[in-house]
Amino acid sequence: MKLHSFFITPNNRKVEAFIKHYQLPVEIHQVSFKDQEHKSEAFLRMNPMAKVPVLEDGDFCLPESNAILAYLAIKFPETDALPTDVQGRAQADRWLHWQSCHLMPAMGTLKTSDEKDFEILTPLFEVLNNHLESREFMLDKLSIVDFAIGAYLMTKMARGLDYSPYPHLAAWRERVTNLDGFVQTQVKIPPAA
Ligand SMILES: N[C@@H](CCC(=O)N[C@@H](CS)C(=O)NCC(=O)O)C(=O)O
Repeated sequence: MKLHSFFITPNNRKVEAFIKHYQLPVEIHQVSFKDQEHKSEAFLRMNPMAKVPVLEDGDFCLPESNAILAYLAIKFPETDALPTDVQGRAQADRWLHWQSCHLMPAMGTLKTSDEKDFEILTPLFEVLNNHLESREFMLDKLSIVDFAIGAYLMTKMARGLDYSPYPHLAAWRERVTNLDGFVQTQVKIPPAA
């Protein structure tokens, strides 16, 4: 199994962190944007959107980071990272969609970590903070949802934000940042591409 990735972005880092955290037998290949590898014919056959990450499992190719997380959790049930009961699974889906539809676009509009920019995130951080008041992780226990949302709150921009008004969110963010998978995927050097 092979992951085509670009480690610096949250959609890629969330999957890399999951693979490393559970030591899954998945080779990680860093795609070269500089060489336009993501626009090559071979890559477009895997993902006509020309975006990473993409997971290759034999003849099966899967784009979309959250779909990949769910696939890996199902393929490696020993991770115990995706509920199997209907309602638990629905809650996981709910938060994965929330990350794609609400958190990602809001983070994308941030230009600075200043107060005005932060207004866009305030309602979202309130939702997370309230949800985490009585929980250690986003679902009943560590799951792919923590990887999906956590990666977004570890970007360079997100690191500059003030989490002090959101103590439960801040505590969860700290817990997730310290997970082995995220520690191992900390961005220390600029990407080659
Ligand atoms: N919804 C997709 C987004 C994938 C995406 O936007 N990938 C970016 C990097 S984070 C990319 O490959 N960009 C290259 C390009 O647009 O040329 C996911 O969650 O995987």
